[in-house]
Amino acid sequence: MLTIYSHRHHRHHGTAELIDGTLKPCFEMPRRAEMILARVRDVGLGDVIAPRAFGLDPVRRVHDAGFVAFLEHAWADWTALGRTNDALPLVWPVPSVRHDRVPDHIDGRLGYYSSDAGAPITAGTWEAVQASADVALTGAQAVLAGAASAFALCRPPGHHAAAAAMGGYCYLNNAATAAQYLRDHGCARVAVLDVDYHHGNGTQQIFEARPDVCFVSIHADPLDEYPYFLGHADERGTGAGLGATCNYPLPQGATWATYGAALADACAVITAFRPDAVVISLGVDTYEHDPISGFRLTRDDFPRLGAAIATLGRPTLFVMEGGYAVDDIGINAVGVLQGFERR
Ligand code: SS9
Ligand code: ZN
Repeated sequence: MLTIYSHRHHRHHGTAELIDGTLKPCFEMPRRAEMILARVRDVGLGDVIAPRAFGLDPVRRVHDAGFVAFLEHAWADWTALGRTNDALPLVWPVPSVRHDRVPDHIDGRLGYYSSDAGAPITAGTWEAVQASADVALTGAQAVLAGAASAFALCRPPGHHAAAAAMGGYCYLNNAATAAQYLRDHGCARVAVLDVDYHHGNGTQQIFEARPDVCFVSIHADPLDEYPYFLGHADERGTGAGLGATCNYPLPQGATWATYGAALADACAVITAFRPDAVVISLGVDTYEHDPISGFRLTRDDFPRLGAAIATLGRPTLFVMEGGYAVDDIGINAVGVLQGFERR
């Protein structure tokens, strides 16, 4: 399997995140992608190539133009005030206030264009974010050119990013950008299967009204896990997209017995959708030793996950999302890809 990787992810390196009421070093760190790349090379998964530059047009197919411009200029706007720490939001437009005026001040803009304080902007964030989108798009292009599968080793991740909001370590939605690119270049129907421990709220919001892109997610029940406000089983899509969104919220502590059953059901839903291509939002924070998560998948379960995805029998783009047990992230992420290929 071809891997697409950009060293430019190193340019994004947040200092601290607010968790449990205190500031801790960011769980989402450059070593995550380094460990995955090392494992790709160790097992000889296949060639590793750099992305090509697609520019922002394919990104704006799923993201608001004002939001993209905000991301591009946020660091300059922040440092213009003499600030040198990571840029983080502090105030948000809750439902009862106005959303029709975009603030000028960077503090207002940070809140306007975010869902939480989990996505710090640093000097190199925009460069890394753009490269991450290019990695996903290059993977989509490989699949369009006939590859049975490709691995977009994206960092930072993307599935919590909505059309006009960053959040949860995510800035641009790489999986959604790739899915839309597939739609725009010959695939009439695309399925996104999100197996990250956290619900892919950004991806769901981007596609929920669409009948041509189905979104299926298996994740921790939002009643007691981030992102809290989306991912319930009764969310099935809106308008013309009704029926093309499908959620499997699972209880804390879920093992393969529970997970595998939900996955088999999810695969049946995707098969019934008859997609021309499948995009996998590949998070491995379902791992038993993940430091911020509560499922209990083992190292041996990840190849099983890949084998189940292979039964779909469709051209498949894997897009890297979460996974914070950094020492084992390479074994687990590449384990999925090996399980997919071995089947
Ligand atoms: C954990 C706080 C979670 C955001 C997690 C984003 C995961 C992206 N108690 N903070 S895959
Ligand atoms: Zn996650």
